[in-house]
Amino acid sequence: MPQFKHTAPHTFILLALGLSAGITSLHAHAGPNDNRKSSPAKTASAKPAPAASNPKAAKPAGANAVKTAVRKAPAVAAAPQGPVPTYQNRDVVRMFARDIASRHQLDEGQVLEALQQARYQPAVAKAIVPPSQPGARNWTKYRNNHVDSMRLKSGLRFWELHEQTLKQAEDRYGVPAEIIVAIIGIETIFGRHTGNFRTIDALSTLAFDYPPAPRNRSEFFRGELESFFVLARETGLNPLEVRGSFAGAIGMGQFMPSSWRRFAVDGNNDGEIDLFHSSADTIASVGNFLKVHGWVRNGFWYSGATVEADEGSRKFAGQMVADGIIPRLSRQQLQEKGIVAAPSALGEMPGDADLLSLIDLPTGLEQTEYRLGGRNFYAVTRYNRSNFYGMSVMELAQNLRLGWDERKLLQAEAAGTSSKPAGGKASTAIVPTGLSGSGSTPASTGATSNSPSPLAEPVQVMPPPPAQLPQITPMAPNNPAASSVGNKRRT
Ligand SMILES: [Ca+2]
Repeated sequence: MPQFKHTAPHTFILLALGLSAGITSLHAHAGPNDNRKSSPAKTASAKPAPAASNPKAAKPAGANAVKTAVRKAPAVAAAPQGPVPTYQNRDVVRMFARDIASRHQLDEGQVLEALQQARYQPAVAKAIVPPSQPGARNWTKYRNNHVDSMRLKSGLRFWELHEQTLKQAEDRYGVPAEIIVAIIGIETIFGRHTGNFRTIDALSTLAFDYPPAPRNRSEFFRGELESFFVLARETGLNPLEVRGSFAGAIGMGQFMPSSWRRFAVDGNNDGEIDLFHSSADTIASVGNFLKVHGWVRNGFWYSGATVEADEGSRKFAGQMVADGIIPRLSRQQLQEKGIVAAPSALGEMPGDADLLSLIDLPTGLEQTEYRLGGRNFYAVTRYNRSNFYGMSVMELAQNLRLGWDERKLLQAEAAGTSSKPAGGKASTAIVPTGLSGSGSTPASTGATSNSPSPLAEPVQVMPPPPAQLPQITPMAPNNPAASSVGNKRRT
């Protein structure tokens, strides 16, 4: 919004306060997200960013874990026990305002006044809590909702529109264009669904009135609320107008405020970072986020894996999954424990020095699929802490690469520069990328014979393994909600 973008940093609160009387009507209009090309049929919304997320509420197809959770949250959530909390005249709010004002040289009175206009959101409190009786995690269902032809088609269009920018990001950060496109597609369908919760409401609800849950994360959200105020000053955003996911994630890439401050970059060199309206800034910021979180240029993505049928192997696999997504063991070590890389992927597997993690993908009634991920898979899960999310990004990316290469081939044919016969139209149907079946066989792509296998070249170009890889330092994910909502655990 122009009024945000051009507001002088120090006057943002004044502007916010000046607008306060008109807040109700402002809500009815667009917030920082009004760059969306079409408004969602339903306004749903909610989800966090880079690492925290977005909402896809009414989107035709999938959203990430958080979004899914949001979608499921009833529009009218259960009334909270007792009186609805407010943010006026509460010691905890006053102390928070004083604290962050002194830490960041903000005007305490202005911060407090903005906070007093925050509204408790029952839907936010409800969405952040994991379901008491979680359904079975179902990869097939999740994948179908996220790796879809709508995102593929929109993604190819986005790629075409921003080809140069994506190329530059790939050169600078080492992250392939298709990965960046896939993330922005899964997060917000390229800016179409960035969330309709007023961010100050969402973050205040979670910072000061976190609902009863196995793990109280109010401290984390107080940190995000603090970052949000500082970000507003830095960017000129009006803190009372910004909207995003139920968990406080904002913009096309659904960055949490702290992630925006730490990892966002100016992709179009216009002197400001605008993750609401600038695709170039969003593309560069996603690339930078992944690079900082360990993405390895030309590195390994993932491979299929089988777990031996004996009890010891099964048990070890279960423990390894429970231990988390950090790559900890080499291929050799895994093999000794009965976890074997899919034979067809062996040629593309990392060397002995590379560390791998075991990814479980329960498919409901069928046998669980297993895959092996490396540092790049781990980097994607720092954006949104979920195995399902990470694998969806990689499979959508594989489809995007196939579609892109096919499109370029057809364009070359049309231009008469190809020796192949002209004709045909690029398909945007999703092909079964990844590894089909119960865990070991690389999928047939279903693509034409001259299309690369999704597990071949562009996707898994293996660099010579470094002699020694450093241990991976755990890094907090951007998206705090994926781990606790919807596909809870490490979906
Ligand atoms: Ca910019």
